[in-house]
Amino acid sequence: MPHFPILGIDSVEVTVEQSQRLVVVSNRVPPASAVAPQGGSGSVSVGGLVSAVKPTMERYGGIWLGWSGRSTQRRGSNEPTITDLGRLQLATLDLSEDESSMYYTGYSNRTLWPLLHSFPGRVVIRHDTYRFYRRINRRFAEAVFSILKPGDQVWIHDFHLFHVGFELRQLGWTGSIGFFLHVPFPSADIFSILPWSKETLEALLHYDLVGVHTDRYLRNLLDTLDSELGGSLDDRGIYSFEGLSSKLGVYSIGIEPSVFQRKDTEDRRGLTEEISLNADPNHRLIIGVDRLDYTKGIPHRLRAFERMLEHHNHLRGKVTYVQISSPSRTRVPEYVQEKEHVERLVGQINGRFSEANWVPIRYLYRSYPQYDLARFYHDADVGMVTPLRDGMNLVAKEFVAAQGEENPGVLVLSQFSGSASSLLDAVIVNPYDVDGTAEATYRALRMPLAERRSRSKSLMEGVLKHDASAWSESFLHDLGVYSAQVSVV
Ligand code: GDG
Repeated sequence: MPHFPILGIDSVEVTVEQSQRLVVVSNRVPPASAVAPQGGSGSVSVGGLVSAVKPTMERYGGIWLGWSGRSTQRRGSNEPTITDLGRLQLATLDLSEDESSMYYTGYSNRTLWPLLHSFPGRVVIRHDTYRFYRRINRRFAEAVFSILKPGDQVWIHDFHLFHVGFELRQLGWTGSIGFFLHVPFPSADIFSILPWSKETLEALLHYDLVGVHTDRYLRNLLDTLDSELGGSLDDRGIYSFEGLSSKLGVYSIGIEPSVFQRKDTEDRRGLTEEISLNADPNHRLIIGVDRLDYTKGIPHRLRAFERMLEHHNHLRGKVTYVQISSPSRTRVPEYVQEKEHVERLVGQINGRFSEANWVPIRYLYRSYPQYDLARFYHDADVGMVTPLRDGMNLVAKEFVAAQGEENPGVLVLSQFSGSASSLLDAVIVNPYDVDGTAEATYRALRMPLAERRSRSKSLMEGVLKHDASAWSESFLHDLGVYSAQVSVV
């Protein structure tokens, strides 16, 4: 088992047992076939959390617990089913249809997701879904508790499981527990829409360490804690309220660049062949890759592409926009509507501009293996990553990693993604400003080679420095340090 590099600070001595295990808990775990030893980069694993946590688990080993994704007729057992994959064990729970529809579709996806992404108009408040959410958080905690051994480090992921740390403390777990939020933390005004805002914040303070992606989310969280609870922050970043203490910190998530890096000598026309453009080597390609989610701003992006074709006639027949939309949350009504909206728009724009030998938008509603995604990124002249709101957005970093040095493409990036706080050499856009995004995309298509190279080089440095390993190492390091500190506050 791994030994996390834990250093003492402020004269706090921290010793770690060699036998310490990492126990990660997230809503879902990937299928056993997609993780080590035989899985890896060829697999289709759609979703940022799994993309980012998978390399951590492959590296450190340990136990990864989550919902199997199965919905059964009857309530499942609290004993997780263990699949042994050598250094890594997957522990899964089944949920009944009621449980998955109330906890997952209901409270997680229709209340917390829009709230945390600052879409108050889409937030659905229902007391019954919240009760289920709390019950399922308790079930997750009981399942984790049943496999914990003294000295384990527990790392809970994301908004589906806000209360698992609190429940673990109720069950008597005194060891360290960290929590990482993969989505934005909104402003205090937005968060206070939640009738259970105070108990959710108090639940957070049962973790030793709470991590978010950016400084802005941390400021929002602190602001919200101040206005809702009124605790205090010390100069180590430890927030205290009525006997509870938590260290709050910024840990910007990254990717495994080597999975996406492509050599310049590799054929640059893979994507062209895939979509049978074959003809002109000067044909320009724009790519978008997203889970089909209303936060990703796909309709605004389609409108911006349309506007670019309106304003720059000469591009017609010379540029193709490839949108890969991976199916996501297909049982949630808002996602069904978004799919219909996107498909209608694609149809309208293609209907308006298509010619006998050119279709402006290639819309692919499906998932591709990661290897193919990397080829597509590499082949594209412009990567459009324009969410209306996004915790980080790993696609932006994957696009950068796949470019190579000779003839790199240009990243057009939304100012409302967490990635924009570090990928400063991208072409930054406001996705709500359709005209502005259209012009920025046009500029990206025409950007001179020297500028593309210098921007791409500096973006790549950031992606290499802040990769997935740096993220998990710094979080786990701090979890070791601060779990010792907060227990003596
Ligand atoms: C959440 C936060 C945060 C997409 N299509 C395919 C595919 N993907 C992969 C991408 C990427 C991942 O899914 C999507 O990650 P994002 O970060 O862009 O977005 P979310 O899923 O919303 O992730 C986000 C993230 O958690 C991590 O903290 O960055 O802000 O919302 O890795 O490559 N993968 C494959 N085929 C596809 O068709 N194999």
